[in-house]
Amino acid sequence: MNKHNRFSIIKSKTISSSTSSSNSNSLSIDGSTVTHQEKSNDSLTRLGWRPFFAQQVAEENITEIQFAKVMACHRNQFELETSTHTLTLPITNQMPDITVGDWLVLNDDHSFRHRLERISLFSRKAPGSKVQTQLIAANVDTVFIVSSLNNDFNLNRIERYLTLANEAGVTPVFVLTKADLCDDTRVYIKQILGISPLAMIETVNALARESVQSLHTYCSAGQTVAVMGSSGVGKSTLINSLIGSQSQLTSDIREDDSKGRHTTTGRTLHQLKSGGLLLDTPGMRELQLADCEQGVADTFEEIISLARQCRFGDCHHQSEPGCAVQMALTNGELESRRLTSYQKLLREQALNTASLAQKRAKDRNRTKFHRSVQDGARRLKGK
Ligand SMILES: Nc1nc2c(ncn2[C@@H]2O[C@H](COP(=O)(O)OP(=O)(O)O)[C@@H](O)[C@H]2O)c(=O)[nH]1
Ligand SMILES: [Mg+2]
Ligand SMILES: [Zn+2]
Repeated sequence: MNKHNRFSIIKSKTISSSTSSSNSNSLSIDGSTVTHQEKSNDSLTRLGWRPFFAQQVAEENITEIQFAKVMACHRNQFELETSTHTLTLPITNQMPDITVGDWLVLNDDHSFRHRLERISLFSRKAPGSKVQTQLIAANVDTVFIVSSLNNDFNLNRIERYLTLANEAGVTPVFVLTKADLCDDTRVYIKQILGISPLAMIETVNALARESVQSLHTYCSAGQTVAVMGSSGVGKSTLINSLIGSQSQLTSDIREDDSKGRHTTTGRTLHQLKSGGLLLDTPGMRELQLADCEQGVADTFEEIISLARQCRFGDCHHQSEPGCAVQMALTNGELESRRLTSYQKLLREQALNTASLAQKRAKDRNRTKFHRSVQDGARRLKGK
């Protein structure tokens, strides 16, 4: 077996005679001791396992394989959770793209076998000048789009997150924080309903555990919730309150996060006592959209339907005669901020999609060229 495919058990959750030996070569991250817990099928369900994944392995010999959820992505390794173990899996370049929330199939010896198809996938263009898609999270059910109820509240930004959620096919919930510092939350709620009439909106004081109770509804067993929003809106505070209010009832989810070992590494799934999984997504300072045309269309439904009524099929909604979008602007049915935001996101995702496609084509050509050079060299050697 490839050395790099070896796993290390961090802690075993089963009571078995061999548990003590598994600790000898363990890569203990938090130094925590073995947690004793009954092995149960329930634990896979709690991690979000469902028929969609089971169907994909129907042909496989279940006795030879194990299923593992990617709980965290570090620079060189993944943190995995199976129904019985917590373990790490070193990242190799033979693996397909894998992100937090993914389900993996492992061999009996815990080496990587393959990755299962996803229910949903969040991705963006990698930040900076890198022409690359960056995966954010897979198999998410709900996204908390977090904004604070103050001067930072920004509809354009909210529409950006909403586009990402719509593209991924994930249910958005608008979580408005710092309600304790806000005199009139209705002003903000009205603005969100203005862009998304059926929106689910929760106003909270993220610092207070009682105040975030309503959010537990979305975090029931087997449900995965991603928390997104700009820096400073209260995502970490919210997550701490959600985890904290759980750990008051029980003490067994304490270790994972209290030592700050996740703080620099980015995306981590936190297990709540309620059975839900909560995904922290720090480092989203720059959220550039790519491959999001459908997401944009879903986010700006009313503009899409207005555009269908324009006289010309290729109307740019500028000064064309018979433009239903311009008409809606004139009679106040559509605000110009909304149209500008739509056009900006549509243009941005188109540009990024194009440059990503160009990059992929270039990479393909380079690989082809590389192969042909290698083939040529081999032929020469053979002569
Ligand atoms: N008063 C009040 N302060 C909050 C609330 N949510 C977050 N904060 C504060 O806002 C600051 C930024 O919060 P943080 O969770 O670090 O934001 P993040 O960057 O989104 O993770 C911290 O000082 C928090 O204490 C809230 O609902 N009410
Ligand atoms: Mg934070
Ligand atoms: Zn038009």
